[in-house]
Amino acid sequence: MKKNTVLVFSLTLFGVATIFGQSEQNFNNPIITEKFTADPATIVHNDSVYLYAGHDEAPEDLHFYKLDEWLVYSSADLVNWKEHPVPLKPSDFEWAKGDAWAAEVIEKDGKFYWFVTVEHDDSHPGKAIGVAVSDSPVGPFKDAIGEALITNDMTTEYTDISWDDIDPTVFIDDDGQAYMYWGNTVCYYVKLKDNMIEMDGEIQTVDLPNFVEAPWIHKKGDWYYLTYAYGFPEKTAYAMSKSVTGPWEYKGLLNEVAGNSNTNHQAILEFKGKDYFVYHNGSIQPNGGSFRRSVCIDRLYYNEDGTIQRIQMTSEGIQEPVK
Ligand code: FUB
Repeated sequence: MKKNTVLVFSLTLFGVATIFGQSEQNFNNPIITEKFTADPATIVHNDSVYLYAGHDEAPEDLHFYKLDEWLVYSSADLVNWKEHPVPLKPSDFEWAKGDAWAAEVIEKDGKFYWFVTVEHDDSHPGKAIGVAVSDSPVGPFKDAIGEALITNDMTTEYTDISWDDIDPTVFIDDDGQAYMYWGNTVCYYVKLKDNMIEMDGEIQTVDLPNFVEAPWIHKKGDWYYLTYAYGFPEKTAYAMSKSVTGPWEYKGLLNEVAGNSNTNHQAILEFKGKDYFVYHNGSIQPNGGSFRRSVCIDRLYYNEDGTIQRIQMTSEGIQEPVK
């Protein structure tokens, strides 16, 4: 081939590859597509992220939640995810009737504590919070107490709804003291004893504008953040404080209603020096929606004053494996 023929040929190949590259763009959200997954919670352990989620299994003609198990996935780069065997079900709690609602795992002293929402049996009607424990982030997990940590009757002075004791989030402060926040319509918190399975003191409440559910506590620098589901359909809002017990200053909305889902349940993740917002939407078609949700991940950015920029939900998600 003559020199200029080679040049034309190479440019043509480059052009085709560029166009091909554009049309082959990866849409990495939702990150899990083989199953419907909801209510994400994440931890980082040994350079990997572990994602815990409820398994949304509602058939198309059921317009409510059907979650009979929780799932666990791991990833070393936020792009490639591995599913592990089912680690926990409501039936692993003898006192529970079902409903694998929102849950969160936290590591302490080499053990992994999984705080879960379930429906209690008829001895304490309503939603309840239990704790499971394991030596490994992927289980097997077993009931750590043998009874619920929180039952509906413990909070009836604040509201008489039976589903207010849901969505636990647990945070261990720099001095080693653990706190659990939870709630629906009322945001509760309590100190936990060092063993992580007993309350240490009275249940307290926090007043937050339009609090619905899904509290998540995290810390970045000197600031504590309480993010939560706001209004209905749910957006995500947040408050900031210099202490894990407040006072909390409301800072506004963090995320819009997530596509095709009337709930919006977030986890906030720091991994290899970057920050991420993990949430669910109902975007998988033809049958995704409020009761068949899917976990997504997008970037989260802080401003210099500690406030958080509004999340941009994307279909692209995380494009490059995080090294
Ligand atoms: O998945 C069941 C419930 O929906 C969760 O507990 C709430 O946070 C909402 O996402």
